[in-house]
Amino acid sequence: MARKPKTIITCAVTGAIHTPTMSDALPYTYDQIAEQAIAAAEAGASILHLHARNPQTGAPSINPDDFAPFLQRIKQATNAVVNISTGGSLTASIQQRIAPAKTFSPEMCSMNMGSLNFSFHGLAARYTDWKFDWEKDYVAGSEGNIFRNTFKDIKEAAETLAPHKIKFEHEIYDVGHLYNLKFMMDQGHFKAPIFLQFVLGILGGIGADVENLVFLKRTADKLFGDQYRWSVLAAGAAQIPLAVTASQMGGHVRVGLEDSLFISRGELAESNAQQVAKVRRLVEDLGHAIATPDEAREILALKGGDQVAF
Ligand code: KMH
Ligand code: ZN
Repeated sequence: MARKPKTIITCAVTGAIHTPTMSDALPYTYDQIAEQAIAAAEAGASILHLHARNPQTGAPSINPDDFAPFLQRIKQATNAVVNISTGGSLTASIQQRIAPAKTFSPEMCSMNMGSLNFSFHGLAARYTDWKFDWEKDYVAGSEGNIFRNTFKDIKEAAETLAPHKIKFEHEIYDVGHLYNLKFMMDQGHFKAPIFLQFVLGILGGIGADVENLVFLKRTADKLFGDQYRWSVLAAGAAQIPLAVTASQMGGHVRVGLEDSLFISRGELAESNAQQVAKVRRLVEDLGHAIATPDEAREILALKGGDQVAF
């Protein structure tokens, strides 16, 4: 019998876009982040993309001290690959943003491949009673955000993290970011096989539709040949539909409350694990098998779960 193609599910558990008012399911204490990450891994996620939050206020945090408590619990309870975000703040310097990855030397970390407007201010009008004081200004203020990822920033992050042998999840918000990555690969900053995360549907980046996904994939084929693996993250309502489309095109998928709070149109998800279970069901029904964490390690050529510093 022919082997089924393997699909890697990444779950991005909390992120830095949504705020506690938007969903009671959004984890922000150390225990909540650990518990939801572990449940997502049990539901079929082989990679956990992790941000931290201030456990009292739920505000996004890039302080390594806010990662340590849940990283240890996750490592004890699962074999999942830990991927630490380096994009958890739209105002901090690149050195501050990479501090958690530098401290904990995970198997993977994100690497944002270009500067862009990065806005979710449209969400502010949907809420009147905010749980915490910081939320409204944070969300409304994103209208003025530039997510800065200059060539110099990317080079600095790549050079600082090189000794850690971390595999990067290259976040590609638009087609030009593929050319940025090609340029930096040619300069020797990144080595094949690279892992691309196509990010569709962020205001400031490319829109979430199938034509755009095909265009991104074709451009990656042209630039990187067989030297890359890829996955899709679509923000909001397009999250699961585009993930399933990507899996049928030979890509991997990312879900999680970081990028969508919903389980279907208009219905809030109860948890990260619920989104993982849904995408897993759809991907498997369409003939693919879910990659285990060790299969994900092999597909992406990762250094191994015993090579981390947490
Ligand atoms: N939430 C994604 C759109 C990062 O963590 O470095 C972007 C992201 C970036 O995941
Ligand atoms: Zn992230």
